[in-house]
Amino acid sequence: MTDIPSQTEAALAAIAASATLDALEAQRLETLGKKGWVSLALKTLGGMNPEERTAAAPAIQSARAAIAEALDAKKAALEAAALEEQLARETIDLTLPAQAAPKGSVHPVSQVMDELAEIFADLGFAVATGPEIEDDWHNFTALNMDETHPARAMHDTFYFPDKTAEGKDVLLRTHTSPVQIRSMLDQGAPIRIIAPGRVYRSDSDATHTPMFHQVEGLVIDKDIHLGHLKWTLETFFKAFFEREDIVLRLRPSYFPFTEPSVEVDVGYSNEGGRRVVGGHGDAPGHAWMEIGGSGMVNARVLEFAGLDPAEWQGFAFGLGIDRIAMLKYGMNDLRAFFDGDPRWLAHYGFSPFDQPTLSAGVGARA
Ligand code: FA5
Repeated sequence: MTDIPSQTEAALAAIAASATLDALEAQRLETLGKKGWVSLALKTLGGMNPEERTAAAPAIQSARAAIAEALDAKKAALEAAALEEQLARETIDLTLPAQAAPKGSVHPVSQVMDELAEIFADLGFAVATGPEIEDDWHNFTALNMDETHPARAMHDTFYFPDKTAEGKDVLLRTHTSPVQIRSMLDQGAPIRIIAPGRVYRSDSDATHTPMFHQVEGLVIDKDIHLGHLKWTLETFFKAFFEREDIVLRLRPSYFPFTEPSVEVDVGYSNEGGRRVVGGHGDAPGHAWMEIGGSGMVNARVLEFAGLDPAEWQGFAFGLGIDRIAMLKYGMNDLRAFFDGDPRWLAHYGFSPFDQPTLSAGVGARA
């Protein structure tokens, strides 16, 4: 007759030693499976007489219970260990940069806006914003361009069909200069702000697009003069282009909202078909390129914005962000900026982890 206790002991040891779920399943089949010895032993009970059955049954029943319990416990332990092992193996470090996944990139215009904000913050300028849907008063009238002013026609304005409740025309702002008016009305003087943002004009060729970006600068204080303007722009461009040999030329010009007005040109040379900023524009192999307008804020504009021109004065400038981005990063067609072609973005875009800082450099490449 089979020695049930020693067989049970051997089975329990084999179950405890099972290292895998497969090995454990083999143990189950050998014991409790249809042809397992416990099942076969149970079957023998049917052929016994009542006395024999009463004597043999408890040992077989308790062997079955012990083995079933050991199998269940071991199964649970092996499954828990497998889960632990899987969790450890599949750990993902969410702080690592994505490599296999498709990469997004920061548009050069956004990158340049961050660079501008970083440099001007260091010079004590705050960032101001205004609405892209403007009214005619902020965009033109308060900037000393009344309804009949010819400069209005030069801006190729997009107008909305409806007027404001006060009867003013509604338009897409044609420049960032209305933010000058809003800042003066909101905060009074003194002021030191830049206002980067989108502007719109009905204009399109390789260097003009219907939507483009400008950055406005405005400084209002006492005793401000053109020398402050020139120093500010020179200091900015040296930091922006990360070179000392930046030469600016201030050319007499006209804007209704500044008096005197100057157009800002920067000297550059052509190297291998690419414009490289630096040097005097009149030097051999060099030329000048216009990058923006500026001047001393017109006394009429200060009055429109509620400031006393006898007490306050200041300078303002407006630069084309897309133009300076093209100069710095070497693109030659402005229209490609706004096509949304992923190949262009992959080539000219920046890593989102590459935030411009003055200490690490405002122009680090992706
Ligand atoms: C202005 O818009 C004035 N508001 C600038 C200003 C501000 C002058 C404060 C004085 C004081 P202008 O129209 O020249 O000026 O435009 C300024 C710059 O925007 C240009 O030098 C150019 O770099 C850029 N720009 C103008 N039109 C376009 C266009 N369609 N596409 C891309 N850039 C443009």
